[in-house]
Amino acid sequence: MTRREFPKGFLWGSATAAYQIEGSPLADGAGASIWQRFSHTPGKTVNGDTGDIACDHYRRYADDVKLMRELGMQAYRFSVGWGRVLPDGNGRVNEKGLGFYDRLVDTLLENGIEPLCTLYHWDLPEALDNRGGWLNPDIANWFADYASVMYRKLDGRVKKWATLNEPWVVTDGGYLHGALAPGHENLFETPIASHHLLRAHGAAVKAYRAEGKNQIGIVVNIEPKHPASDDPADIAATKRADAYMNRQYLDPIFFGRYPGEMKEVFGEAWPEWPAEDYALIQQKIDWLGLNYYTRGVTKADPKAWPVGGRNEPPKGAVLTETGWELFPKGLTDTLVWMKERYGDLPLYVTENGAAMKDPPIAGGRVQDQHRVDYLRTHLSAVNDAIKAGVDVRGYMVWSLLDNLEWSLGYSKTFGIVHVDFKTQQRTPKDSARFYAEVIASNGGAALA
Ligand code: GBH
Repeated sequence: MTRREFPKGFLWGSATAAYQIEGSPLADGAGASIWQRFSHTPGKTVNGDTGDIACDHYRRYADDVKLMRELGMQAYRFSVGWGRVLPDGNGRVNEKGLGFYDRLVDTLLENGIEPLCTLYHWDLPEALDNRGGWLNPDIANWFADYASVMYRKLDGRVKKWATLNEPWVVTDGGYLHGALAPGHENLFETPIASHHLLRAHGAAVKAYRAEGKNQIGIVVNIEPKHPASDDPADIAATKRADAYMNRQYLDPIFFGRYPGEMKEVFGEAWPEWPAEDYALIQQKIDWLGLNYYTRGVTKADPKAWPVGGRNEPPKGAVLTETGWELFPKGLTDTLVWMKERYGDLPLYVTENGAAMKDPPIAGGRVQDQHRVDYLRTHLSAVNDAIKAGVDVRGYMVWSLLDNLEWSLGYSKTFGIVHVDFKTQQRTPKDSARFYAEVIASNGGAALA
């Protein structure tokens, strides 16, 4: 092995999410999602941007798959729009919507690209939100029913399934701070939504054991939390921030209980749950997905909801366009921590990438050297974790395409491929060419 070579069979790919790229959100009988409603509510997204057109991937998916092949991609992590398949969220199946994912998966396989399917990347059917959404305990069954429709259609062709993408963001953004759909700001609702997300995850894993033959897991966002100083107040706030973001979902899944700090974080808003819920949540999973972007440096601040601490990058930290500190070592540390805390199961980096200010296209190129550097340092960090004995099986860069960055609209670009949103022209950036070299050499040549 050269210095940075990756294990044989390491899976290289890219990731996207349905509402961020597909466009045509109501086409072919699809039911509206909470993101359709939220993005069309004045003031909710930068410039009033919506996913109405996005990358027009719903119609251009075949060209996008061809592009992936040209870049040498071996895998593609996509998500399913729940309301395309079940317009009411539950009950009636919309064959046309299901047909889109059926064709997408076939096209990927024809091009030698392994599909990784995420069942929930934030676009809850509006019809279900109207019935309480993640606050309604019935959602565990709704989600398992929807998941079963997908398993029956795609399992075997799809060998790696993820139930949820980043439950922490769903609740912190959607129910506590309101920056994401459905836009609530309610301390009491937040742990309820979290708990039903976990129950829904468990119910979908349970259904998979009855219907599926391959592997199922969950995708979480983790940020190592470091105290801003030695002040005991900062250290205590850091512990709460770590429990809230990093352990709130994985502890129940692996240990059948929430971290002790949760009561402190939510105070009287923290509910008690029946014991049988934990049995459902604690289904064995086959793999774990990590979305890694940055670390958190926590400064105690009693006014900062809900952990009593805010993120304060140290002086001199280099920030990306979203204000997130560059901290590649945190990726190694997180992978090592996941193995140490939750056991030696296959790990995938299911997202990693950066919003950067890209120079304009010149001579058919986008010279995003800063993103090349980001990828090089973060891939080396993954490699360090592998050398330390962590079973990391693959890496999916976020994102294949510039796309709708949720409430930030099209103002922040994470793509390794530039998208001209007027013409829908795709232009691979220098980072895409760099990544293609990494893949071609299985890490070795391009990273050594
Ligand atoms: C992912 O979430 C999403 O899965 C994806 O859809 C999205 O497009 C992508 O990231 C880019 O945003 O402000 O310094 O305290 C990202 C999860 C959680 C990462 C919050 C940054 C805050 C860092 N994010 N975290 S800071």
